[in-house]
Amino acid sequence: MTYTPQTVSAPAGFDIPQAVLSWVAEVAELTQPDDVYWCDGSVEERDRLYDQMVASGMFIALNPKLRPGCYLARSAPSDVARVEARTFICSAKPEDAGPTNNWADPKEMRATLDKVFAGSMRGRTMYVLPFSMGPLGGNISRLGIEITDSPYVVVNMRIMTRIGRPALEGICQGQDWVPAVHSVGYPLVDAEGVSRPDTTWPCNDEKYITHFPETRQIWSYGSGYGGNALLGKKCYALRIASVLARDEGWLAEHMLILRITSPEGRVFCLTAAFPSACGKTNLAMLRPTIPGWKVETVGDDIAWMRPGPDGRLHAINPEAGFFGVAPGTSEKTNPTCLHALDHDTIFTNVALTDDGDIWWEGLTDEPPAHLIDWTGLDWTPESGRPAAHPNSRFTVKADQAESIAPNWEDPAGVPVDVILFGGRRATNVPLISESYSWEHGVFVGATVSSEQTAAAEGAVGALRRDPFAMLPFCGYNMADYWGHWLKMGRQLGDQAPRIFQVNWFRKSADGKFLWPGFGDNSRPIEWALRRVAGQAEAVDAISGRIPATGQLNLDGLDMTPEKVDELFALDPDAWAAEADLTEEYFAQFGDKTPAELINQLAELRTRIADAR
Ligand code: TSX
Ligand code: MN
Repeated sequence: MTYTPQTVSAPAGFDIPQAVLSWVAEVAELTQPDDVYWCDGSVEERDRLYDQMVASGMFIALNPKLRPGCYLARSAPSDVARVEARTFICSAKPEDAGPTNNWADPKEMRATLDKVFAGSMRGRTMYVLPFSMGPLGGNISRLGIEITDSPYVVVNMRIMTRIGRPALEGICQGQDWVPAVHSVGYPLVDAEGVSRPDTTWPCNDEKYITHFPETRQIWSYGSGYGGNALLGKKCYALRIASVLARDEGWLAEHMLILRITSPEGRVFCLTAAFPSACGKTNLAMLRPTIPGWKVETVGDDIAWMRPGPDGRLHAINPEAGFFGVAPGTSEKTNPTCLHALDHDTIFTNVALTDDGDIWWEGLTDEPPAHLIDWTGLDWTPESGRPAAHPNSRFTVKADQAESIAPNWEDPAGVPVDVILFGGRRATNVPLISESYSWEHGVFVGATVSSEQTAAAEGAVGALRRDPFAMLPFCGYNMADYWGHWLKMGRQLGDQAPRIFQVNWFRKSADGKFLWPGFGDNSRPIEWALRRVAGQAEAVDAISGRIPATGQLNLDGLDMTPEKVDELFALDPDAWAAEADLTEEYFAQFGDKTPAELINQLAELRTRIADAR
């Protein structure tokens, strides 16, 4: 098959730029699909793909009485998560990827990709998928085109982004767009013309998730799962967008976005960065336990933030859906999310019940007596293995959450009052503390860590750093990224959001969680917002400013004053040890570590000395 810009079956009625047609033709020439299909994003197209995927066995239609419009996909056991070891930043210079990324020479990677993509779509349809990250309009949203040979990617991208005609119109009007190419790497016909049957989850053992920051391209090969394949999400909205943001003076962050209304009716906006396994989606759908406060969801994973005409930082959610971890989601932990999954949801790698519904660990206290597990095998509570994969997912449109904010699609974004940085810390880090300055806040974000909970992650109790929760998602040198945050602070001046550090996971000496978490997290958040409003008192402490006695709303909680003291205890010796670890950690970035952060470490040590 020979493809040219004239023979890639571009849809009629669009004045598609030559650059787009040439690129589509080039990719088709390289990958040799049977046909090229341009997605319009319609419901008819979606339903056609759903029917096709049910027929091919890639999707199982769930019981329409119990889960209308819902489907289950089971991945290959080798393709269940993002593959960080196979994720590359292909910048011209290795130091522009930095010590926390895998770097590959762009020319060498280009040659490798030419090899693996050659003929990789033989026997398949190549889908051309125009999409917008963020609501169309405004100056924060961005366009892209993903080429993929996976219908699973098309229907998931349809939920997670805004695909189809409006995005293509923007591209025809000359707006910038990011090209993103994806192949599962499982051609159905080989170079000799010999066919083989498809599988229900085609993929390849060899995987490449590659980013070219200078030319703003994404090429992904070998995986059909999540962030490896839905290229608008981590690849574009974080890795490539972080580079665009650096060059253009904005921020692309791994943050949830909340709209919060006080009992007096004042509206606030908060963004928050957490490493994995801290319950970000739960916080994004928080039900406050304190009376009069309303919390609404703008986003659960990514925030794009840009200074607006008012000089304040405005945030949009570049996504249109939630691609969340299923296990642990329940009526107790996140009822809002659970209800969103009642209909029109794609489930991947969860367990199937005998009546055609879904189940995962943590959904109910008692597991069903019989299930089909995520690998397709019979399962009973005695099986001794999880029924759902621990990284099993739901894909659901954001507006199916009853907590969705009325203005969540405002292309101008919401002005940010507060930024939270959180980690999972059993020790040292108090429930909440306020940064002394923007620079101190950047220091807090840069040094965020979680304590290891499983031996598989390294020494239990050891600190794993996840700066700004961006460790696997920053498209350039992490130390330069800190420098960019410092620069943004200088630009925003006294209009900058206030930065707080939180920790929902502190434990007492006997190993019990000190803080009830979940809806009660509205209490420290209330204190943060009252600080912004000038209505709450703080006292200076080692980690930052912590609530003055009586200033944290604990009404209706049966917490002893001793427990509250434990929750905010700051041990100078433990903090001194942590400051030494931070010095070592900064050393790996060499002289790229911004002087402001070295200075913040010195100020922290002064506060520790003063507390002794
Ligand atoms: O998501 C969580 N959040 C944020 C909620 C808005 N989780 C779930 C674990 C992360 C995936 C939490 N787990 C939180 C939390 O604030 N806190 C905890 C720890 C904890 C767990 C159980 C209890 C208290 C604290 N209490 C009882 O089970 C009774
Ligand atoms: Mn995430």
